[in-house]
Amino acid sequence: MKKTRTILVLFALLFVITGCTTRQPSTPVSLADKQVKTHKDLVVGFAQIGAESEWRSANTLSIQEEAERLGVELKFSDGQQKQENQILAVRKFIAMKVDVIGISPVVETGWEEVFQEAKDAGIPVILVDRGAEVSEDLYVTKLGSDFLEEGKNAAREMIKLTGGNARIVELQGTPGSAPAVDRYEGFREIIKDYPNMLILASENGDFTRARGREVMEYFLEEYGATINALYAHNDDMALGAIQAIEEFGLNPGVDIKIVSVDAAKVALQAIIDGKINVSVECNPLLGPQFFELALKVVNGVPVEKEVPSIETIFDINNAAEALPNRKY
Ligand code: GYE
Repeated sequence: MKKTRTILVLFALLFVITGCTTRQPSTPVSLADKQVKTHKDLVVGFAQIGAESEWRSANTLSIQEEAERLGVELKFSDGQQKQENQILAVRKFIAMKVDVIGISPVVETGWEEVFQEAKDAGIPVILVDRGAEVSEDLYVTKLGSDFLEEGKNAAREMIKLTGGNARIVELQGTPGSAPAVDRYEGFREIIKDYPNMLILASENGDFTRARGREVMEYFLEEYGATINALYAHNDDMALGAIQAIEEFGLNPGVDIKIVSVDAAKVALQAIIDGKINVSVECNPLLGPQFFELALKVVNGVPVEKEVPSIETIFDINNAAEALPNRKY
């Protein structure tokens, strides 16, 4: 009984299968379909800047973890904050014939030649995080934040914090880098309409904690307690500066209002502790979007020339709520 039922079911199944194939022949696999790649087929070279900040470490981890998760073969290079190292890395990737090159250019200029080499070799370049001043045909897309908007938001927040009366010192990021250039300009675009928002001094802190501290010490020696506001282009420099401010005998967040950029975990904690007032978010977790774009590009699927990341602003009202789930 059981046996006949099994045989019947098998026959029915066979009928369905053959029926399907005879009545509705499946579309023949075209040559183009055969060439559709999956993440597992991809070899991707990534020329990272270095490990100068919390942001950068989170960005690197996001790319490495996502590659691992998707089964992408990732060739990763740490440029130690030097353009020449990144250029060498790109050349190495070209020689390896990778499918896609991702790069976060440490500075904006000086990339034409090496990007042209990648183009000549037929390897698409995706700019991740930072932009480069090259003609648009030398890269396929740029994924990352709107740094100009971050600078504007930082200024708006500083105006709110100081009631439009500020004697500001500014810690700039790496000279010639897209975020330093745009955060500098965006900030000024907003405060230009506020005559009592004065910038006393603005110096390079190279996006690092150590430099941030050093330069803040110098600012304090120069201007002392007349400083009532600090704008730092990233959290790490703000955290370095906080040490200098405390050593000088002033209260960060109170005597000197502090606005920084990134909103890394450490900065959210500093907000909760009352030492940083505001951190404008800049999202480093670009791995998933990067590999999605890389796959599209390899398969000839059109992509936008600019892909923005979605961001917010943190202060004492939302830092504590965000901290437990913060990924960086
Ligand atoms: O803000 C800073 C990092 O390019 C957006 O680089 C990035 C910046 C980030 O070192 O912390």
